[in-house]
Amino acid sequence: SMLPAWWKEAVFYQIYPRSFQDSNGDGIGDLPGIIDRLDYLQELGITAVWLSPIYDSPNDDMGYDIRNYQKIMAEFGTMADFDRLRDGLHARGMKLIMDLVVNHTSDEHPWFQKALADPSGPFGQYYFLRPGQPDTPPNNWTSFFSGSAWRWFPEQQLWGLHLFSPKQMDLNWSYPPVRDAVCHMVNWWLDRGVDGFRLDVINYIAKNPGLPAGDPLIGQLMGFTGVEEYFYGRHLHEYLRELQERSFTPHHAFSVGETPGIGMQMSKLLTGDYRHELDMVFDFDVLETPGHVRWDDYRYDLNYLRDYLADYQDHYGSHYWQALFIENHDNPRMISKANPDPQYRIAIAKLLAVIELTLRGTPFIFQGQELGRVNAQFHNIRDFQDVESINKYHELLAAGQTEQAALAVLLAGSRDHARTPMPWDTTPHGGFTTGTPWLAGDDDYRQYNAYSEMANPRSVWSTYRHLIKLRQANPVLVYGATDTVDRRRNAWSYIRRDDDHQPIQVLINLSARQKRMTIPAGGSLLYRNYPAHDGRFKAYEARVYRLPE
Ligand code: ISL
Ligand code: CA
Repeated sequence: SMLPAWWKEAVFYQIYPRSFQDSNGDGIGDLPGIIDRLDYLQELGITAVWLSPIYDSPNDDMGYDIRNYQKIMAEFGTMADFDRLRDGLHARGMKLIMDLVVNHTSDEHPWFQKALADPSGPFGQYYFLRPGQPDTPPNNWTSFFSGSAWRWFPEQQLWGLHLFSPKQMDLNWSYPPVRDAVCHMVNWWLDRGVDGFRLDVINYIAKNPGLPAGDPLIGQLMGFTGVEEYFYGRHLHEYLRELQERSFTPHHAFSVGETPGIGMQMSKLLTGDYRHELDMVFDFDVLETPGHVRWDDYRYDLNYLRDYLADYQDHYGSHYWQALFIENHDNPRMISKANPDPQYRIAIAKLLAVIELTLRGTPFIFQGQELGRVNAQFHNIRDFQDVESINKYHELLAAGQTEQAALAVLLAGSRDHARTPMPWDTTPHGGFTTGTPWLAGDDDYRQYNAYSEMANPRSVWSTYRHLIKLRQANPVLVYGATDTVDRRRNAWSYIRRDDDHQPIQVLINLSARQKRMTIPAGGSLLYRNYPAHDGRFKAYEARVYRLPE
């Protein structure tokens, strides 16, 4: 609803801890490193932090394969470090949300170990373990990380379901003790003072009873078979309400769901303020121009970004609240997708900042986005660390592609583009580590890094800071209505308005070609991404004006 809430006014910042700041030279970012950078976040204007997983994990999927939910990953630090981080954030008035990965656990989690050791015992039903023959998996579902979604355990003569890597075993949410265990764990973290969660692939938790075969036609279209049997499963709403009632509501905790494939209508069903399920969801339709998948080497059309966002501004309605994002740790950098020509890099970076920080909804900024990061220069399969990329590469080779062609696919879509070390300054490895980074970056940090950009009033960083402050000083940018006033090809202009404040108008040229735009009469300029000039809008030019009452 239009009722105020801290999470509606927040500006979130996603930290991928492994790549944020290393404090001890082992090449891996850690919690003390994050603590050292809290002033940086505060300076930028951030009011809430989402931490990608920091739990004990064998790191088959970089922490999204959890071995112990109540222990900190040794490379990242200790529970005492965590408490200091929480206190450091709260002392600065910032909220902390954690990543909640409960669609699956690591195969090294004690629950799974116990399930394997005694399949008919108390943990046997925690997962999807099925008897069978080693050459015939229980159904045709495929994994998001290549191959069948079923792993054969020869010793037990059992199949186990994994939608992601074979070391990420899916939990069986239809078994009540699983839901008890999850609520218990969530309450433990909430009692420890965290303010909420980002819920990993939370729309996948409810597999349709009986695990029906996927439609091969849908599988062909999507590239994955079986998705329609669990991406919006029969009992999904029930499970979310239970989590809300037993954990989130009693703790006044915030929740944002990661919900691939959901779209606007199902987003409403998951987040309506009258439904008591989630507060917000990430709708991934924003990430690719229709007809494309992440691995395609193509130009993302910013006219699509406009259409997608304008649709939400117009039709999401007052009982729902949008999570605004354009990047995260699972996707290449948006600037590179929109136009990789370096002459437009800064203008596009600032244009994206204008869009994300002046629309209705809650912005989530991914680390490095505020510096205008672009895709990394990888040269060799050995430069990649991500299990998804490495599997994809081998899948392509097995299908007969050349090494060069397979590498090109990775360069277009690899998640590692988002996971290179955060560039802090001009020292080696951008000051991320004094050692060797776990994932090599390139030389980009020499020009684009936090230290240099903070000192430059015309940098991308300074744009983010300015626009964040502008949003925080102008409630109309948070709660106001959005009226689209220009939607010609390559143009976008909208006015944010409410009853109590002067309206604010945004004008954007979505293309590299000059564009004639109509400047509002009597408007006072609040921001522009080019130095002052008369005439048509330059490539990717964006401006913000305050309008007379
Ligand atoms: O569904 C997909 C493809 O259509 C995937 O992109 C999927 O949405 C995505 O990989 C889910 O991401 C989350 O869960 C994964 C983890 O690897 C990601 O890092 C995480 O963000 C498994 O936990
Ligand atoms: Ca470290």
